[in-house]
Amino acid sequence: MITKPKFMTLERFIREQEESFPKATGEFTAVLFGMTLAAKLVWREVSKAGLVNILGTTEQINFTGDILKKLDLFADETLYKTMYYSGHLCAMASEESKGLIQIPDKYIGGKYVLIYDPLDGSSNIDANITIGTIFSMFKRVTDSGHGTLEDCLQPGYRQVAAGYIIYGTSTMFVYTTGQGVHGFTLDPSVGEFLLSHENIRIPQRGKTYSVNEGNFNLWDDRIKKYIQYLKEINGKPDHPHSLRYIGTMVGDIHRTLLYGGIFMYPADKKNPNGKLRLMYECNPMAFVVEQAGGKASNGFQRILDIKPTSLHQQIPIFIGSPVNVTLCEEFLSGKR
Ligand code: P6P
Repeated sequence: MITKPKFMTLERFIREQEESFPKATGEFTAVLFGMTLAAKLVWREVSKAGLVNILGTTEQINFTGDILKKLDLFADETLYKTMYYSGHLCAMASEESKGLIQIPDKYIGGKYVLIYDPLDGSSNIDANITIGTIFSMFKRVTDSGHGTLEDCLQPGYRQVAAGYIIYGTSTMFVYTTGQGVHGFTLDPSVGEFLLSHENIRIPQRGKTYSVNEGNFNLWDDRIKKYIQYLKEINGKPDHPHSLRYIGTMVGDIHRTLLYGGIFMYPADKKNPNGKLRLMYECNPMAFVVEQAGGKASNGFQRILDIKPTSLHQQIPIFIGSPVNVTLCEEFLSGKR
């Protein structure tokens, strides 16, 4: 009898998942393999950022007006260089680029679209606080040739894969292809991501809420009422709730995925449509959290049902344990 190896590498796990799809051509697997390589290349720079001249900012401002950090640029270039020549992509879109990223004609023809935030939370880089990479994959809807916006602007429920790499106390690759959520921890001594969190399930409820309370006076009254409720000492077992917020969506949601609770970035007077981006951040994280048994909404609608209108569309996001998100929605709808 063949027994499972003491450890399961990410590549082996992906290949075993592929075996359950008899018609699989290996293209999807190849794109995921590319992401694992990109993750290791970014990890290698992130893990020694303090030792080499890669901290700090470049002289560039990205098109959203953010100062481009050196690691932002490195991560963006690394994902592009690792992924474009796979031959399995028809289009790529990066949170750091305004429009679609051109894939050289020679490498065009794939049936997949890859959308990514190369380095989420980059304002935390120089303080050595957790940062991450987020990715989302769709199957193209156009027939052939270079992918178009139509191939990218699909509702989140059509994603074929999504996940994130979290560069924290350890580096983890967490992803879903619709068959649950699985986490792999990088063993630097062998340079392999090893299965450490198989079939992650989010707790049904949690006592942690995660939001930038500095925006309190910019919020709608209903959000204010909800946050005040979380702080009440009312004899209920999970009151008062605890606030945890590191300012990196990947880190705040990874903690929420494992411990339960809710992460939110509501709309406010500064960001009337919300700050976080539907395609690069909210859709992939919503796919992961839903696959772990959680819930993700814009306060009124399931995020994965939202029909995108533009690549950099921003939305409010409330994501985490189903009990917590449902309660939040009740406040937002005025039921509470
Ligand atoms: P604020 C990081 O810049 C980011 O895009 C997310 O990772 C994070 O959740 C959010 O913005 C933090 O925004 O306004 O609280 O600094």
